[in-house]
Amino acid sequence: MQIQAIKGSFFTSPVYGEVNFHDNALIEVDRHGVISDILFKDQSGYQEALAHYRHQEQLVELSPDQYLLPGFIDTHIHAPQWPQLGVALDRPLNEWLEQHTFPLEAKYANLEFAHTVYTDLVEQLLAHGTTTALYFATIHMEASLELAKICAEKGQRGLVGKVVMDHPTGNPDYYRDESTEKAIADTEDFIKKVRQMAETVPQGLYPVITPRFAPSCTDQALAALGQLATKYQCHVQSHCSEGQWEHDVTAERFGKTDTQALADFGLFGPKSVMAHCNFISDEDAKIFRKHQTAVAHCPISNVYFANSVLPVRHLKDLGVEIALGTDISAGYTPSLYENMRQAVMSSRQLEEGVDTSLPASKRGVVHSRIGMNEAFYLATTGGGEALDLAIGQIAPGYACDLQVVSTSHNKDFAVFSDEEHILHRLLYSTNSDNIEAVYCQGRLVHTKNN
Ligand code: XAN
Repeated sequence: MQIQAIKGSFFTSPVYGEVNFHDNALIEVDRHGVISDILFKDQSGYQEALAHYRHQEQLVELSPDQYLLPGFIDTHIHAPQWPQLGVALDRPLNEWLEQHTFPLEAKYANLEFAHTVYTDLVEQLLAHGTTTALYFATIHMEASLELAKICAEKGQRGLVGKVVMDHPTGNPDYYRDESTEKAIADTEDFIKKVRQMAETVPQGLYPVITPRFAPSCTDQALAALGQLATKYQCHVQSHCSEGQWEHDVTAERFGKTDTQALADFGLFGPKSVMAHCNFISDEDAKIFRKHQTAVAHCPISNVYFANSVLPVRHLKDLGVEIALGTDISAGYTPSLYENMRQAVMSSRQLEEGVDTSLPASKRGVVHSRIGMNEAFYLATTGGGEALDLAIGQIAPGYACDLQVVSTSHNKDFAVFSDEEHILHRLLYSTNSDNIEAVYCQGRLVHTKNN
């Protein structure tokens, strides 16, 4: 069942760093689940419209201690890694991949296992307010299709990638594509199958071309995937300059940065999202901007495996699109709230510096401090821009993706009259227990007690 109108106070961030608040607005939704109009409290026609929807029994009304936020957009998450949250995060990335992650991902040859894990993950993401997710699945066709099917059924907007790992020495023998030719052919087949499945999915379902990262793919595969991206005008995702190790490996192999290499293979475009990018240069940033390719910033994961902090503000100043990702399971939580907090904290430490052996004046070197307004933008509008979809804002023309957040657990909430303080309190204190309902494309996809 799709809602037609919802009345409540909401926050939205159409511009980086700015947040708009509207008190008890009436949001009208068309039959496709898109916001058709928003009537503000003092506007003419507001009372009449309210009376109309109430009379028709078609109005969802929030209580005074509830607020609406846009549904969040997770632009980097490895669905198969859900069962190992928090495991071996003290190991280096390549060791974590080889000893823990690849053996786990190999298990998705078993469709039943995939079904159980993916069902739980999609439900959990919805419970945390995430209405859209850009997923890495595994190399397995059936299990990747199963993830797409579960997103479709649960009402989440899924962008799903069947992963390509064809390099004969860059991957373990037990977990890699049978051959380069098959990996390419399977990707094309996957695109067609997901597009067919998507025809009946109101919230949208999208195939994503997914070379895992340069070290796990041959040049032949990377070039062919770039051609498929152009042929099908498809989303693309990969990892890029995550840590020093990956950065060095690709520099040695290609004689250029992985930004330059991936762009030269045709994998950069307006629907491409590259995870991490902590080590990109200003020259690389220009390539991102030129292609309107986005960075998926994964601040929690970066603490563990990147050993670095993304200079968010510096890259924004250079015109790079940035969104937010949980990077499960290099990130230990499905919550973009927690990632927003970490994004703010990491940016402060990068800017102000933490090396107390240096004089204070010499500590901070990078212009990178962001606040909660900016982090909120990254989790919402930034995600919509990264994916080139009309999502992430509460505004006419955008998909009606909403989360209803309760403040009833915070008895002191009433002391705030400043709207920005209310938002920040909300973003710092909300967990899934406080998310009472979630709507995607105007449909109820989660309630707290279901
Ligand atoms: N590079 C990666 N980085 C990460 O954080 N998680 C992964 O699964 C992965 N694969 C390549």
